[in-house]
Amino acid sequence: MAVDVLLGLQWGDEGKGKIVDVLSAGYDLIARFQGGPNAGHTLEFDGKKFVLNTIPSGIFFDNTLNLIGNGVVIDPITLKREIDKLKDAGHDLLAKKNLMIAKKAHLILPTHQLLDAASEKKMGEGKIGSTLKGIGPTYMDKTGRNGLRIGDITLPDFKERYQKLVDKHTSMLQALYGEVADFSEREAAFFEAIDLIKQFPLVDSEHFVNDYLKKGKKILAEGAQGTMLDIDFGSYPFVTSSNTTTAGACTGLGIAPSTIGDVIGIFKAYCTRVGGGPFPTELNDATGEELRKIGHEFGATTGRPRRTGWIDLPALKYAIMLNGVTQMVMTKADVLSGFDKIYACTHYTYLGEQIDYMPYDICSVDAVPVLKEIDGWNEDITGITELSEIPAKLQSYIDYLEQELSVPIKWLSVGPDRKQTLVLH
Ligand code: 2SA
Ligand code: GDP
Ligand code: MG
Repeated sequence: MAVDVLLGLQWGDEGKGKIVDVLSAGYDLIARFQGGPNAGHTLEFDGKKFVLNTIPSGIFFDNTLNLIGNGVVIDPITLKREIDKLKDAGHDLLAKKNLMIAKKAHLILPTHQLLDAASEKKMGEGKIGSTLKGIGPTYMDKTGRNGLRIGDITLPDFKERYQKLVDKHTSMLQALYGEVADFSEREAAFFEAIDLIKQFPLVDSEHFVNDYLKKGKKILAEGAQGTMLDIDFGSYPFVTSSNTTTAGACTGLGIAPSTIGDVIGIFKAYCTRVGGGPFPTELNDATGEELRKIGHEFGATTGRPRRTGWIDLPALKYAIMLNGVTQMVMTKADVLSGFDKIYACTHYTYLGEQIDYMPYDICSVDAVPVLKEIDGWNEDITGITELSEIPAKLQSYIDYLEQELSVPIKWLSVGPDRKQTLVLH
């Protein structure tokens, strides 16, 4: 048996939550492997909508277990809020026993969020545009070997360990930024949330996952953000602080590369990005505004307007290469209905030459997109259920992308609901 991986091929928000939910019934375990409450994974079914930040998107299936893996950073306050909201909606995770948390997952402290906010403020115009959830500072403490982990919360001296790290943060804040905002309310909420988290199974997840695999169980690793936000391969420094690529599933769950099966890459029929950093195909015009409006392109966590643009094939090819993508999902094709012409970036003009890859210095030297014009389709596709109903011009777009990207588009998503999904192959 193998672990399949599902991840975003662009700058996040490709629709991972929706597609994990669609596929969950076919898996015994859904395991989130990186990121934290910066993520917002949206699921819609039976007229209901849920946004998950930390909890894996398989949580609505009774026969599917969910694991928050060691590569994830956890804000107890957000996690408690998610758990409480689900309970209010009739999904009591403690009763259902379908959520486990890796002992080795790191904790986001209230002071990590202060550090994130202070750092962004200090950077001014050149800021990363982070979600202000404390992600960067928490991963810094992890790699700096100062972090606190979920497994620590059951130790008798957890409070002292917490205080030691908080003292370090407050002295850093004072020295670097000259102030420490009041976090007493968040601190109280943090410890209240810790009490709830203690009631969930805190597991040695690398053993659990590998044993499960040996038993022949089907596992899907769920990514967050997107490949172009990967700490190593994204448009550094305008990236998140984890490996969002397939490699991140190995370190974020404790599985060997040889256990990876299918790698399912998701992309939107166009492109979005939220936060700072280069975005070659960005449309700063009425068309971009239309895409944002029709596609409801606003951050699922922060509500920030997402930047919009045409599909970027050099970036997608790069993402496919880095991840070893074997199957793809195209989402939000419905958003393009009614556009007379749509465009695909095939190359960039960079320092006077045409190139078909993401240049190293994309943050400082412009890569101007070379666009191919493609006929759009007019039909409303949000209700289609049969392959024969796919408009001819949309089918040509799909065929063109498959040919360019050399990977089959197995699923087509035509709306936010679970049911608005077609299997193409
Ligand atoms: P951070 O908070 O340190 O990870 O921010 C660093 C960069 O990573 C981007 N980032 C994201 N991009 C798209 N979607 C994300 N999740 C939310 C969503 C975003 C939101 O689902 O819409 O609500 O604003 C996400 N998380 C991090 C971030 O914008 C920075 O560019
Ligand atoms: P994720 O972070 O990759 O899970 O994606 P988000 O949930 O942040 O953003 C995707 C948004 O698009 C959500 O509001 C989804 O409900 C919505 N969505 C997903 N697939 C489709 C689709 O095919 N069409 C439309 N119109 N919306 C979609
Ligand atoms: Mg999202």
